[in-house]
Amino acid sequence: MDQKYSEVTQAIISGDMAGVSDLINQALEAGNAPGDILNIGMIPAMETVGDLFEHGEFYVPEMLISARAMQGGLNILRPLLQSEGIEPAGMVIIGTVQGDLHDIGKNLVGLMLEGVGYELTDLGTDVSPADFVAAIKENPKCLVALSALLTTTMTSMETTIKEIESAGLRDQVKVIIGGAPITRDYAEEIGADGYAEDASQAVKLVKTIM
Ligand code: B1M
Repeated sequence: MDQKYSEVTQAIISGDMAGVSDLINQALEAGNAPGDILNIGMIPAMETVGDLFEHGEFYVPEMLISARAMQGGLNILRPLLQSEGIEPAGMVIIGTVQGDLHDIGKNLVGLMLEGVGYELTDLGTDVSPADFVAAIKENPKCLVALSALLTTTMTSMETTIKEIESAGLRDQVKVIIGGAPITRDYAEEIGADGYAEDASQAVKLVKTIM
């Protein structure tokens, strides 16, 4: 692996935000593709942080500091991963479901969708079913994308779909779900219209469904 990518990985793990920015800028100047910096250098860092947390070597504050360094890096790559001047291909309402504060994956999915021309309404994290319903009422021709990172919050996806049904909106919108604990089987079980494993799969899925 290119030394630069592993340096980016290490800087994110240690939460060195300034270092992450410098290394990403250097990698870009050296001609490395933004997508490679993201996929080879950055995403594996969060996997390692998760492992360190699981093994009791990292606690929530360290996880948070690494996540901030990751977000800082994403902010640099954001404009480069998005193409400009594309006609909106449709509207996507995205959010992390109720009880869940993880947003890096959700932001990546959103960024990739914007990059291929979808208009995005990002409701943020810890989004209640009622807030999803309210947003759908404002944008009835949208696709709804739900993200969850915790086994304890993935059940909020089912609650959200049920609330969309109760509001009489289920026939109008497609709902897709994703996030680390989510599986295709779970998506089928709760009546979602689709599941994507990662951000690029999410783009393909949205294109197919819309
Ligand atoms: Co938390 N956390 N966390 N955390 N955290 C995990 C998820 C965990 C797996 C760590 C571990 O134990 N190994 C674990 C969950 C265990 C479980 O549920 N089984 C965990 C835990 C336990 C917790 C707390 C409960 C810890 C505590 O307080 N004791 C707590 C919960 C807070 C809450 O949400 N209520 C907590 C808090 C946090 C921080 C706030 C410190 C921070 C989040 C900061 C932020 O997001 N702004 C954090 C972090 C950073 C992580 C890890 C380390 C990294 C997550 C991440 O950003 N990954 C994570 C461990 C891990 O994932 N290995 C962990 C990188 C990101 C690019 O991947 O989000 O998976 P991901 O997104 C991917 C795909 O999943 C997919 O595409 C993305 C890009 O390819 N995807 C979609 C995501 N959404 C999609 C939607 C789609 C389609 C695809 O369509 C709609």
